[in-house]
Amino acid sequence: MAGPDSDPDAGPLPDGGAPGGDPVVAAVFDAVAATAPEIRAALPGRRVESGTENASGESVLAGDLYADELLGDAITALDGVGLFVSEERETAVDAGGAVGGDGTGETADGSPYAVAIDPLDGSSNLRSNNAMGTVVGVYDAPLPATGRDLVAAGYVLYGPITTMVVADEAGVREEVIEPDGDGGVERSVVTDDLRLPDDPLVYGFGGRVPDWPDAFTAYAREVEDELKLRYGGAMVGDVNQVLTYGGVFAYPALVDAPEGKLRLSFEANPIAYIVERAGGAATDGERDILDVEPDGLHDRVPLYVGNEDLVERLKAALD
Ligand code: AHM
Ligand code: MG
Repeated sequence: MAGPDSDPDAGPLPDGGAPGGDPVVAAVFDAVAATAPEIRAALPGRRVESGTENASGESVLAGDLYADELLGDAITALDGVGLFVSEERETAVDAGGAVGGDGTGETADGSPYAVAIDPLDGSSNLRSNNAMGTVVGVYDAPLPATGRDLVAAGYVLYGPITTMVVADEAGVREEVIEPDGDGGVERSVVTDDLRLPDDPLVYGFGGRVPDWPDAFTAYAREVEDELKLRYGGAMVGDVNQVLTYGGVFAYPALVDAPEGKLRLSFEANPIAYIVERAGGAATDGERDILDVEPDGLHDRVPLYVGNEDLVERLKAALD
């Protein structure tokens, strides 16, 4: 990934802004960008547990709830969004349009988009003050759906600077997002052609080694001789390192949890879509992530994502 001032043609975004120009997709990422400084500013006071659990049985922090509410309000207000789903909400929210009234996301005519978010991915990093982010998938089908129904995906990364990566059929763009001092945001394009570097440098694998299946441990042993470990505990940050330096990120199947930890609709599918558009690959160990058929909104899936040759070697190792 290029540095913020390395592309001489880069500059402020025109109005709207998704590379492929779909107005609903542009509006979704405008809304996500607009809320990013507000979410960031709210984090210092929201590092504590909220006292509730989400649909995956995980403890929810006050920051998770704040981001979920802010993004939910902004995205459900958009024309062309028929359905809103969040990792922090048990059921889908009917956002208007032609979505059926039973809250399951059954579209009446198939026209509106469904938007899935992980409001604060890696939020356990709030306590230790490390990177985290927001993941967004825009589907043109009722959810749950496969990743083949994504029309765009992106994430905001709350690192030392706030960046947003957006992918659609036209390519992958990275922007820096800053408050404009007037209640809005200033967005500067870093690159509109983000590609995985050919020579991979880094790897990051989640979970505990004793919980990994032997075949994955054997693969990890190979990879650690070739690449540098970069694991921060937030998928968004760890995948951003892979997009920047080349390499492989995994949250693998575990011996006692063959479905791994990450959620297909909110995490794995959007990340797989972005990395594939950037020239990489993503698998659950057997299939392309984008081909995995979900049973429910909160299904989990093992995720192995990065440079194609590293992902192919992983698939062979797990075979
Ligand atoms: P979250 O969305 O509830 O924060 O959980 C997902 C996160 C990922 O960002 C990260 O890859 C993983 O959980 C880290 O898990 P672990 O702490 O087990 O390494
Ligand atoms: Mg997450």
